[in-house]
Amino acid sequence: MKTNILIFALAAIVLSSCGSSDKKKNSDNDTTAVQNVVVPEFNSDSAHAYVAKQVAFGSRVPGSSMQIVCRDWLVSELKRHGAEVFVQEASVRAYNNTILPCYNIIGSINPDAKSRIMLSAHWDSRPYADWDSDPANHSKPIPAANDGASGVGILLEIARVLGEHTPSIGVDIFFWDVEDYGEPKDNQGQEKEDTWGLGSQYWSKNPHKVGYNVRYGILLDMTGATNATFYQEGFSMRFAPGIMRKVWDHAHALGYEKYFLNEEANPIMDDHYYVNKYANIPTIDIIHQDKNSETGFYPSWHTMQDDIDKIDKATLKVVGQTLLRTIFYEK
Ligand code: AHN
Ligand code: ZN
Repeated sequence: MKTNILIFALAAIVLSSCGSSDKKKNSDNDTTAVQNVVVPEFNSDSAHAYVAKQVAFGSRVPGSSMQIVCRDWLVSELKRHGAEVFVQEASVRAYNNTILPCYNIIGSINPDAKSRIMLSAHWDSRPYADWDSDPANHSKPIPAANDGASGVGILLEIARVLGEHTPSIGVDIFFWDVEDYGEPKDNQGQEKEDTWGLGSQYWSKNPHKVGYNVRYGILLDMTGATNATFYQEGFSMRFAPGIMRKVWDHAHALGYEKYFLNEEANPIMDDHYYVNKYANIPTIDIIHQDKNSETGFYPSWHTMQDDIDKIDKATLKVVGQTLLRTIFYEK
């Protein structure tokens, strides 16, 4: 008898320590029935290494040799984790009429699944540190650790995890190019529209596959700084409030309410705006906004200080685990 109780107790301990197991309502059947959902672990050391690798290449500026080196590495990493990869090549026109080579990279996980979602981040680096305190830096490219590499690093880690644990839904990972070539702040008297998100604008008007569709999208932008504050960004609330609520609820269930705030903030002209507007895919932006800073973003935004030392594994974990929970609760 005593041994039976001991075995039962041991089994309970072993079962409860296996991954993050949780219950979800099985809404297609009896709403009282529950289904066990096991969400795999997001490894923030791995995600951090992915961010560091990109930064170590140097700035990934469109038209530079690092654009080619980093493109090929992103493609090979996605393939290594079992994704089906497509590279969309285009030429886009910058605010100053420069024609830039653009490579949007798409990795499909579980490509035959009918129910799909899109996860995305921009992978290019801004060519100008136009918010740097030293004017001599305004024409230099930024390291783009947080503004670029952080979102990509999280999504590469997601691709690695999904290569080991196939989700029931399909997941398409999009790396947008030429997001951050927008008009510099010193470019007085210009005020051009739509100078940001050139890669996502191109894809949203020219999808890589005819009839391409997914249920919804989640964009990551500046998702690696210490104590990041993700407000409910204005365009996300306008175009996809239900997705916003769903993702925020998953974050809160994990105890991340200090990062995912229940407070609205300014709309930002980011890649999700064009995906919503032209591709009609309801898409939210998980973006670090700061209501007390001059730029509206974190202090090293568009400066030479946006470097790997600003990347915090705790923030990568918060965002990555929230995404994994969102994916594994879908069917
Ligand atoms: C504007 O500031 C208009 N858009 C910001 C988009 C952006 C730049 N995301 C990252 N860098
Ligand atoms: Zn930027």
